[in-house]
Amino acid sequence: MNKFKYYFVLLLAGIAIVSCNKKDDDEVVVVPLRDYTEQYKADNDSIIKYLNRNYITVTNAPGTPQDQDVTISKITDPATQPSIMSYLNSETFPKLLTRDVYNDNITYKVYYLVLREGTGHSPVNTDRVYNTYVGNLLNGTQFDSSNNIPGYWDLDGLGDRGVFVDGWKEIFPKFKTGTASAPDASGVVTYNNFGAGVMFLPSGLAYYGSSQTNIPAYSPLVFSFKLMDLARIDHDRDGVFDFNEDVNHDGYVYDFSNKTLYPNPPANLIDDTDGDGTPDFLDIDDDGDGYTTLFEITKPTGAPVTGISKYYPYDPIPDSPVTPNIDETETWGIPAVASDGTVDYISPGRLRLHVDKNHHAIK
Ligand SMILES: [Ca+2]
Ligand SMILES: [Ca+2]
Ligand SMILES: [Ca+2]
Ligand SMILES: [Ca+2]
Repeated sequence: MNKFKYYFVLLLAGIAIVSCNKKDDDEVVVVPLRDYTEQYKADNDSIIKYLNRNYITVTNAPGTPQDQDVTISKITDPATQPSIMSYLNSETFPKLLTRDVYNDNITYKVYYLVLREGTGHSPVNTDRVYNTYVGNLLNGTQFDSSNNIPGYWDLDGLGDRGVFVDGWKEIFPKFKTGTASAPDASGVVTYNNFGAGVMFLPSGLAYYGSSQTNIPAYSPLVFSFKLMDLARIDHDRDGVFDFNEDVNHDGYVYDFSNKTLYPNPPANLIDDTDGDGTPDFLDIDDDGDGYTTLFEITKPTGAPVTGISKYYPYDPIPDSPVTPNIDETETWGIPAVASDGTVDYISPGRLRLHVDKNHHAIK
């Protein structure tokens, strides 16, 4: 994670200060981190070679934990073992695709293989995911595995379950969850139709110059994974989940407010309604009108609203049997207000009151 790198830099600075106080004969040698552009070029070359020299074997066993397991092996018979690279932009699955990722002030092109997209919902890059994974080095060494037991991970990189590998938050949003059975007598849930894939990460989107257990510094990493489920997160606790604060609907919300880490963020990645430098998902007053979003989505007394909750739903949906304590049938969503004062609660794609420019809260 960038946060992690930042701490790492602080750590290096600490070492440098300590070393100044030591005698010359046992001075600690501080190795500066490699140049990101140079390292990415080397990593990308290695990844392309890997994609050309290896093939996949996928287990198709719906309803079992092994479903969509993928084995990656060196090609020994090109006639029967199509390279991973041969799936590049394929019309059918598996598909090898790429995504441009702005990080370390360079743009990485990240390769990822879609075995199956999934049929449910996609996380945004700050949500919590529930997934399995297997991690390999490019030489085939497996450094970690969840052994097909799903676990929760926070893509925002925060907390005990925060993901330190930046690539995860960039690639998981390209996949969807599947379906889950009700727990059986022993509490086991069976997942079907979940998204499954493999991401091929340059070291800059993994641990970069920091070595980890079984991972040398500057290692590109290969993760195969299955996305079972997700949980939505509301980072600014304004009553609107992050995925509903993704104003440009690209599936990602970014905080580029740290100008040292992000000197030149691409403008098309920024979801910041009032343009104050704080993205909507972290801004408690998205439209900068002096009224907090939480106030703006609070149902006013006496308004023509229905339902039991204090706040408007973002988008009204049919009542879901899996959330008996939440009444999703409330037909009045967060309103938009036209210049003539007309209030619109239901049109798809309307600008909600709290993100509308030039409108204040209904009082
Ligand atoms: Ca929010
Ligand atoms: Ca976005
Ligand atoms: Ca803002
Ligand atoms: Ca506001």
